[in-house]
Amino acid sequence: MSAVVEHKCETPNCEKRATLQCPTCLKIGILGSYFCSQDCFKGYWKTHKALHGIAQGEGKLKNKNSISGEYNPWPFFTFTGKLRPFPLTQKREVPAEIGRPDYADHPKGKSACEEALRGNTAIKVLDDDEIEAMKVACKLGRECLDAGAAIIEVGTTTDEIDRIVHEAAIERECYPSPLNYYQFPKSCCTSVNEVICHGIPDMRPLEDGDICNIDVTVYHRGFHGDLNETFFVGNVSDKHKNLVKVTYESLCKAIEIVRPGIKYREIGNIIQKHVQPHGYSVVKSYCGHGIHRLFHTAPNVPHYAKNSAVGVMKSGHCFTIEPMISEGTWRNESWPDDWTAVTKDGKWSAQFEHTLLVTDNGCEILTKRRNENGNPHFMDKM
Ligand code: EYF
Ligand code: CO
Ligand code: CO
Repeated sequence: MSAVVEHKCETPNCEKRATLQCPTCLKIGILGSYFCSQDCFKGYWKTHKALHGIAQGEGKLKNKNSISGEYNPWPFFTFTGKLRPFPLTQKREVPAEIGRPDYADHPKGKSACEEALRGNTAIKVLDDDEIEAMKVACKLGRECLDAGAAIIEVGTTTDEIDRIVHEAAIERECYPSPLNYYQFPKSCCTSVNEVICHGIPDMRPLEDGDICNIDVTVYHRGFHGDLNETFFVGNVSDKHKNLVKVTYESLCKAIEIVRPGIKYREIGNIIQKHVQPHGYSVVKSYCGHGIHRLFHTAPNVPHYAKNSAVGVMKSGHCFTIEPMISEGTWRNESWPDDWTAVTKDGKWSAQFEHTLLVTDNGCEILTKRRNENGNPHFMDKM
């Protein structure tokens, strides 16, 4: 959850409390960039002004050396890996005529409908109209993810991906579900390299060899559709390509067992059995979830083996499977923004997610890619 944050001066090694904001940043909507004094602002100007270039160049930075990696809002925090936060842009607006979930205007981003059912393990069986509405929401969510995918390349900022996803959602009469959900500040999650999930889109330009997950959920006419894919940026090492491939395979294998009568706790056994022989681990802190009129509800769907998830699949259930698979440890921690979940050892992590509908003889993948073979985007670059 976000808290009231005290800012530190952006100048490297100046650890003073900072309240001054650059006037150009304020004008063009860059948040999180603070200085303690005019002297520090002027002294760091040459490096700092590169941020304005990124923001005004439609989210592209072709010369990555023109920005210092030294922006650090949390000087006392020890990062687990090489990734660092970059400034955020301002909150994006959603036109008033688009239907909004209950948390969109709550000051703390709380969902009263979700909280009323917290602890309830009963799983809703959707009727025909509700199933039709889920199909539409998931198809639109897929289109928004594909719009984000189309601009992934070296130099694109994750903030630019967020802008494209946000605009794609609005064009389709959708509210981007993450926006203000428990005060999450952006319209999608972008999780790069050692980030497991819930990365906040920011001004960092993607670099050659990165892996980047885009997680999109949209809310359309009262229903949520949720999916994510991990993408290759430029030339990715064989080691990291394999992590992404095995993660996707684990999702496919889990989907294969979905049908009425199967226990939700079986899914974790299938996923861990597939990834463990490769030396990979399954993240335990974040799970798949029921989804329909609520973004997160019963069932809870762990991705690790020998879990004690409650519930048995029935025709008409809708839920996500979204395994997060790490190269090293399964343990996670959060950045001081209290959102960004990273691996404890700084090794990389990948994820894929689909929203599924349980049918009489199996399941329908509501968020499937609608190309000739349904394969995710990374396969085009294997
Ligand atoms: C309460 C959030 C809340 N949570 C889940 C809120 O299911 C999701 N993706 O597949 C998912 C997406 C988002 C999300 C976006 C924002 N949140 C994040 C982290 C902690 C937290 O505590
Ligand atoms: Co998601
Ligand atoms: Co989800």
